[in-house]
Amino acid sequence: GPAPESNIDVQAWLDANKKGFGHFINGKFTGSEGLKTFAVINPANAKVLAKVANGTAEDVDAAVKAARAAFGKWSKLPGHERAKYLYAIARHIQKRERFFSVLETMDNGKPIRETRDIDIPLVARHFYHHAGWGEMVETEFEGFSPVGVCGQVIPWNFPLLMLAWKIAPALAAGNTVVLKPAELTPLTAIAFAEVCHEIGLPAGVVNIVHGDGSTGALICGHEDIDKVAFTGSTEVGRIIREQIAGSEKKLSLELGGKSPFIVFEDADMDGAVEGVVDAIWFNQGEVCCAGSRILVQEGIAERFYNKLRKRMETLRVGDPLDKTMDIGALVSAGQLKRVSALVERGKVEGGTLWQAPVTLPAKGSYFAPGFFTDVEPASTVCEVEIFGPVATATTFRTPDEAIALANNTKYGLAASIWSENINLALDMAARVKAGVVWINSTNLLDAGAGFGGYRESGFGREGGREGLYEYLTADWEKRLPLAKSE
Ligand code: TXE
Repeated sequence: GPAPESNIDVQAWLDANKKGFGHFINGKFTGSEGLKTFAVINPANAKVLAKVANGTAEDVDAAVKAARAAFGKWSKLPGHERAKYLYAIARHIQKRERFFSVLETMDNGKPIRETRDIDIPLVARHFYHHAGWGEMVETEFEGFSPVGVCGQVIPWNFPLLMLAWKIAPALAAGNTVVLKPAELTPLTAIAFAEVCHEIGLPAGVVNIVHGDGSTGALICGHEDIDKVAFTGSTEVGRIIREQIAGSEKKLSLELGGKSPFIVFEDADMDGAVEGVVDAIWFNQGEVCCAGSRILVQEGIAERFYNKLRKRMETLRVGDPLDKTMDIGALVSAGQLKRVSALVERGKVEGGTLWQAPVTLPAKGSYFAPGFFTDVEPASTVCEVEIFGPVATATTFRTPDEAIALANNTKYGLAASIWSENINLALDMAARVKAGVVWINSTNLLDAGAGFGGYRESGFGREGGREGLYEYLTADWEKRLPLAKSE
């Protein structure tokens, strides 16, 4: 096949920063000399890519102070002036699209086809879209003002895209931010800080502090943070909610999922099979809205599974820099262990695992894509988010039964419904408890559409008009007698 995507530029950048990366605070890169650092590993080959400073209470405090100092001027700029910076960020990311794609692939393990065609273009799109909101924020959100300094903590599955989801609306609405990337995937956030620097974004508007969960906790708990936005595990979402309960901080949480993928007898079978590929094997299944519970109407189940198994024979798993690969490496050895343990549990509990007949590279965190049949709805693999390339498949007879199964979860992030009968599909869409419902499609994300969950999938929306409200406060709320700013 064609040669893997060249990583020459990225390697040169990493080599130039061998000493280690620091934080981006008040418009300056802090360096990492003499500081406690952590290693960033390429999960495709287990090689160390870089070392990065682990943020301390002092770092977090300096970042929050810088964000607070920048807030006054930034929030008072006319929205169209702030928009100019967002447009500039979008253009710069597009200019360096290849660099960002290769870097993201090396850091996360996801295939270059995805970073090149999905992640990085969506990042640019997100900044363009929110530049538009910046232009209109005063007229479209009359009576609202920015929240203030936002603390944002993000996961490793879509590192730069999650950063864009957090930073773009915050800035458009006039806030300043302190963001912590996931410790497994901090590198594209560093390159993003370079973009902020290059385009002359005023110092302190965006601050990036690296580190593990303890640094995240310092950000969320900092007394001068006005709003916390988190995407990650339900466990940590719960910890953060408890940590800041009783404070005046605004909060939005985007957490786990176990989204149903419902296939009716009359569905376009080939379309639905391709849908499964997108739903659970896109991004190695490390997707919060992954269609991880396949529900198939009984009459077509065997035919559907056969078609799916046939399609699995053509999946390519391997070096994520190779443009022909469909599936790369899981994000870390730890995640591979977690996924493997859950899958073993599924077998012990009586499930039959069907896996693609692939030869995995000897090194790196690879897992062959698969799906379980013969699983009870109450079994571990049907209830717990696997966050890897493995779905469960169960059958149903009637639409009512499908709804009962679909909603039999503590989550409520997304759902996908496949039928040629639009009345049935729309009826199902209204009855399934999920923040996003796709009909005859799946995993479609757009900057203009609000995304978020119910129940243990969290609350608050990201994207579009709904997403802007998370970064705005109604002025009437501020006029309450207890407001501290009066
Ligand atoms: O997530 P964590 P992990 C799920 C998925 C995955 C599991 C574990 O099932 O297998 O979670 O992944 C920061 N205060 N999702 O352990 O720990 C942490 O540094 C503040 C679903 O990697 O939630 C990182 O930046 N921050 C998910 C971020 O939280 C804290 C995406 C997410 O890491 C913190 C990721 C604390 N006390 C995992 N502790 C999705 N919804 O997309 C950790 N962090």
